[in-house]
Amino acid sequence: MKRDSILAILKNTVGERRMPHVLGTEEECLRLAARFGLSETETETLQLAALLHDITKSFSRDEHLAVLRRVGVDPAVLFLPSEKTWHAVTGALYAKEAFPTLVNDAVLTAIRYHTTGRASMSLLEKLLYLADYIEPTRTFHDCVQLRQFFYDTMASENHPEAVLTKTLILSFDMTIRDLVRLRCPIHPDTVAARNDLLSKEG
Ligand code: DGI
Ligand code: FE
Ligand code: FE
Repeated sequence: MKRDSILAILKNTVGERRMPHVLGTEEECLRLAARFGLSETETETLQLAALLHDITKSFSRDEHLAVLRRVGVDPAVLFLPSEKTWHAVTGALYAKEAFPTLVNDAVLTAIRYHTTGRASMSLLEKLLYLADYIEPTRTFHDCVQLRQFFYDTMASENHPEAVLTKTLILSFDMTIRDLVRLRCPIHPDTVAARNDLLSKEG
């Protein structure tokens, strides 16, 4: 399927208003793919995950639950205390349903973990997670900080993977700090992701 056909479908699902963020995430993923030396196939996988990552972002509580019911997945997979994390779970399931011949497991796990992260993230999962955070249309203070930290550190260090680890730890620090400040529950996968990266640092 061509990019244009995917975009046409997306406008009706994520909505026109979120398209700049989706396109910004795609652009950032392509930039990161080049910096991390991804193959053409890996780059296409990451690009597709970027386009589809927020496909259920505008869904209501009932629409999220309807996706789970349709595909026969137990709502217990959701982290109930935080509805904002649901779209990553239902997004992967919806993408598989809507684009069965297009998506593979790498696309689906990148979408599935783009909000919370998880322990032992693949490179593609990390790159989508980071791109979603620092893509050019993000103007929130933490996003600007993280973008600057990542590109400054990439310029001064020779180990992209190590820079990625440090950047992701910083992103989880900022997200967790923010959630604590707002007295929001923290998804266990977010804690697991940070613990895992800390254990691999240095
Ligand atoms: O969908 P986007 O807005 O592009 O970005 P996203 O998928 O990273 O979602 C960000 C939102 O999700 C943000 O409002 C904070 C929330 N969030 C992220 N991680 C957690 C979380 N909320 C809770 N409660 N726990 C988390 O671990
Ligand atoms: Fe999202
Ligand atoms: Fe997003």
